Parts: sequence; C-alpha cells; structure tokens
Amino acid sequence: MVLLVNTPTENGSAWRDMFLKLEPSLEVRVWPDVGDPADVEVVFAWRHVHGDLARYPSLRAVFSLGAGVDGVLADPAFPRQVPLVRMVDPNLGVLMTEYVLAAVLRHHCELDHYHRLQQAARWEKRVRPFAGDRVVGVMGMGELGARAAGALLGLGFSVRGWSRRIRTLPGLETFAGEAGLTAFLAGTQILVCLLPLTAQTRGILCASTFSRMPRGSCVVNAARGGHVLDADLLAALDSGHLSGATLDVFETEPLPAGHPFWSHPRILVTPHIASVTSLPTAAALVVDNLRQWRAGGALRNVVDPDRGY
Ligand code: NDP
Ligand code: OXD
Repeated sequence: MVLLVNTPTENGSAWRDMFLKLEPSLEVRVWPDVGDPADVEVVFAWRHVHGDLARYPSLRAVFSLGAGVDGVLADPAFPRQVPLVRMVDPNLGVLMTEYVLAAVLRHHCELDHYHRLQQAARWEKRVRPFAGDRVVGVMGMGELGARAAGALLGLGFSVRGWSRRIRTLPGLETFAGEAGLTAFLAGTQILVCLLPLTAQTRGILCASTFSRMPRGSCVVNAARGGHVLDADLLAALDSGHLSGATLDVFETEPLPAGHPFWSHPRILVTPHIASVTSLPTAAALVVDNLRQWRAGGALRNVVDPDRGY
C-alpha cells in the first residue's frame, strides 16, 4: 500500500520514518515527491495544497494529522466519496485540557487584571468567587470538550456544555442546538469554544452570542479562528461587555503583524499550541487503523463530510 505524507507545514520525513518503523510493509512517500500519482492509495494530510487531492485516481482514504478536518473539507477538490479519517488521540485531549484549565484559571483568578496592576505598581486586592460560583460553558462536547469539561468539574467549577445533540454527562448541565443556545449562554461566565469549524459554527463567537452572556464574561477560543468575528470580539471587549479573551487560533495563521489582537490589553494570544498532535502516538493510531482496514475491518473515526466533522 502506498501512503503519501502530504503535510507541507510539518516534518513529513519524520512522519514517514515513524510510519515505516511501525509498519514496514507500507511504501511511504513524502509530498511533493509523489512518484506516479496513480500508485497513491492513502494520503496523510495537514494543510495540503488545495487541488492536490484530485491528482490520485487510486485514492481510497485520507487521514488527517489533526482532529479538525475543516482544512481538508475546505478544498473544493476533496473527493467526497473517499473516507476522511480525523485524528482521535487521547494525548490531544490531555494537552487541550491543560490549556483550557490554564486559560480558565487565568480568567477566574483575574491574572491579567493583576498583571495590569503590576505594571502600574499598584497593590490592590479583590475578592474572587469560589470556583463553584463561577460558571464555565464549554461549546462542543466531543473528544476534547468533554474531557476539558470533566477536568473543570474536578477543579470545582460549575460546568455546562453545549452540543448539537443533547448529551448527558455526570455533574454537567447540558444544552443542545439553537434551541438551547440562549439558555446556555445566559449563565456562562467563561465561555470555552471547542467546536469543529463547519458551515453551522463559522462566526459563532459574534456580537449576538456575546450579547447573550453576562457582562464581564470571558472567552477562550481553542478551536478555530473562523469561529470568531474579530471585529465583534474587539467591540465587546472595548465596550467592557467582555472582560477578557484567550485566543489560540486565528482566521489567518500566523496572526498577521499589526493585527489588533497582538496588542490588545485584554487578549492573550497563543500560536495554535493549545494541543499538538504527538507524532509517535498518532502515527501508531493511524497504522493500527490502517491494519484493521486492510484486514477487512471498518475504518475508525471517519467524518461525515456533509456534517463537516
Ligand atoms: P469532536 O468531533 O469530537 O466534537 C465536536 C463537538 O462539537 C461535538 O460535541 C458536537 O456535537 C459539537 N458540535 C458540532 N457542531 C455543532 C453545532 N452546529 N452546534 C453545537 N454543537 C456542535 O471534535 P474534537 O473534540 O475532537 O475537536 C474539536 C475541535 O477542536 C476540532 O475540530 C479542532 O477545530 C479543534 N482543535 C484545536 C486544537 C488546537 O491546538 N487549538 C487542537 C485540536 C483540535 P455532537 O456531540 O452533538 O456531535
Ligand atoms: C487539530 C489542531 O485540529 O491541531 O488537531 O488544530
């Protein structure tokens, strides 16, 4: 089986070496050294050049290096009849949970406020609520959101979740769909976005959403930049309706020089590091999935291209 590693922004040779170590029977090529495109049966993709996936007449599956498949599905040349497998690796959830906890605690403990006071050499104390009196709302209760929500519960926060279909998770108040969104937002003081980017969720962090949250709320976006309407977020922060934001992902990455987020006093920017695919564990999961499939089993973690995740 010929597997093409098509990850122009990543170290394709490192992935090839790991795939070969784990499954020597594979023939692994690294884009752009494709050889005869007709040989390629499986593509392992991340930020591939749009249009490229249409070049492989024998393509039988595409594996995404990341959990989010919006980049693959945004390619108009993506062959939609071919199964698209997303990355589901518990390690992604471990790292994401650390990031979410750090961001939520930063807002809960008002560390940015104290950082501003420090810059003015001011010694002023404020009483903060107990975690149980702080409501954290997690948008997206999938692999990453559910794990982060569980960890927030463990710290004693009052946690609620929002998903497309209603979920029941012990200790959590859950809401679903458009019908549940207003009630979900109305009580949320720290909003964590862990949604996939789809036609339904693009631009969801917008003025209408912010206006339904209590004054002084904070936003953490570790999902995709396309979820945020940048101008709406800036307006909500500048008016004081939102008191802070932690942003890991942006419509254009790297975040362009001069973008107002870089210098905004109430925004913390991180460079898409909330979670990172771990090469050894992720490669092992891909190889295991491929082995079962070659033995006649079904592929795991196939996304629904119409749903977008
Ligand atoms: P999952 O597919 O496991 O979970 C997605 C969740 O979002 C599900 O609960 C789903 O609802 C919900 N959802 C989808 N569409 C809607 C909608 N229209 N309305 C309400 N809820 C919706 O994804 P993961 O948890 O694995 O990953 C989430 C995202 O995190 C990825 O798509 C990626 O964009 C981002 N990510 C960011 C990283 C970073 O470093 N910043 C790293 C890894 C991922 P339901 O349960 O009903 O299906
Ligand atoms: C992912 C990411 O989707 O790293 O896995 O953003």
